[in-house]
Amino acid sequence: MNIKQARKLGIDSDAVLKEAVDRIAIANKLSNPRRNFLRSTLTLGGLSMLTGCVLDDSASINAALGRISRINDDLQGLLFDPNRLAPTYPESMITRPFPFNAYYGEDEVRVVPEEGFRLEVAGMVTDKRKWSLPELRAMPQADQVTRHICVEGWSAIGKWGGVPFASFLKLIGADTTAKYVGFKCADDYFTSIDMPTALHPQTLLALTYDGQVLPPKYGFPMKLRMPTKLGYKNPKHIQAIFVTNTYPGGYWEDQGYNWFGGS
Ligand SMILES: Nc1nc2c(c(=O)[nH]1)N[C@H]1C(S)=C(S)[C@@H](COP(=O)(O)O)O[C@H]1N2
Ligand SMILES: [Mo]
Repeated sequence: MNIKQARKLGIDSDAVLKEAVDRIAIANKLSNPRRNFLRSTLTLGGLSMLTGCVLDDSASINAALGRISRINDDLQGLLFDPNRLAPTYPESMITRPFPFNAYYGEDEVRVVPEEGFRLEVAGMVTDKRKWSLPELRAMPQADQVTRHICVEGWSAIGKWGGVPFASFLKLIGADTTAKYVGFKCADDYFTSIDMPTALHPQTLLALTYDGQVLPPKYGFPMKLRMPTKLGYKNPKHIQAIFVTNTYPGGYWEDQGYNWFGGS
């Protein structure tokens, strides 16, 4: 079915398609203009051919775009080189003050009390014990100065320190053949990442910012810091971590941001 036929049925398919494609393209376009493929080349007929689906309402168009988006994620996963390191910078290049961002304003930052805090671990792991902050601080720590890139159009260099995430996953007996690691946060944020990125040597379960305990605005008690991924993939205020083969999505991802979200 083409757009003319759709119009006859009273569906403004090109508007639906444009809006959905725009949403999928946001993250890709901002991170890499060469990936702006969908926006410039996709037609309703093309989408129908690619997916082999009859596209006669906005639900079927969105479902088809969702399938294309998962294929796009898989391709980005294949292109991801688990040994390639993101650039690091001298401390003199740290952006001061480092920007704050969340789906709410800085006056609404979640303040998680340290006392009684326990990190929960769930899903495909052999050890579901909960972790206190002193226990996490007692593990071998690493720090790095890297660039954080936000799709809203800014980037900044910061210094994060904490537990290399691969060692934490090993410690909890995570099944590293699983596809996803998901995160639940103390605000209503959530996200999930691919296992190869979880195991990347620069992926840190960050407990500090610039040598100090991570302040509330940057995600106390902990955030996952990945210099290989865009800002929205880096969850702050982590409360629970789970390992799964079921696609967990994410706060922005479920609203159309690219799931893989590489930078
Ligand atoms: N819990 C939580 N984590 C989050 C967000 C959020 O709103 N809540 N926003 C994300 C986005 S879009 C960005 S750019 C970074 C901002 O991190 P910063 O405040 O340390 O700069 O946090 C990410 N992680
Ligand atoms: Mo962001």
